Amino acid sequence: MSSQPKITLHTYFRSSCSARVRMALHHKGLEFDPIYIHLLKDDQFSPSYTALNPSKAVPTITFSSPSSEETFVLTQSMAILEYLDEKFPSPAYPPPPPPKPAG
Ligand SMILES: N[C@@H](CCC(=O)N[C@@H](CS)C(=O)NCC(=O)O)C(=O)O
Repeated sequence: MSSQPKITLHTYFRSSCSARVRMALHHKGLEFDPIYIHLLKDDQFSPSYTALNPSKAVPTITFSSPSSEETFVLTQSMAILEYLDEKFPSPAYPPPPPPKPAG
């Protein structure tokens, strides 16, 4: 049985911010359930979504551990990338952003 938390990504196909998170998840081989937030249909303004992400933007990622009822929510694609790299390091891919300033 996988120890990976259940990952849910609120995403939109034309969102470049969401795309970078999707790419990181795929590169790391992490399974996730996508929930599509249709920005042109104003899904981002729905009460249920703004309760999750008050900035009314995608992406939003949630991590749920099977052993606990807590759900960890992160917004902001760069913060999500940094968290993914620290939580699920993959030596084959250098962490984004580069670890050294010159990089
Ligand atoms: N700094 C945020 C920006 C998020 C953002 O602006 N997302 C856009 C799509 S790329 C969005 O959801 N816009 C909401 C809208 O168009 O109403 C991040 O990197 O996650």
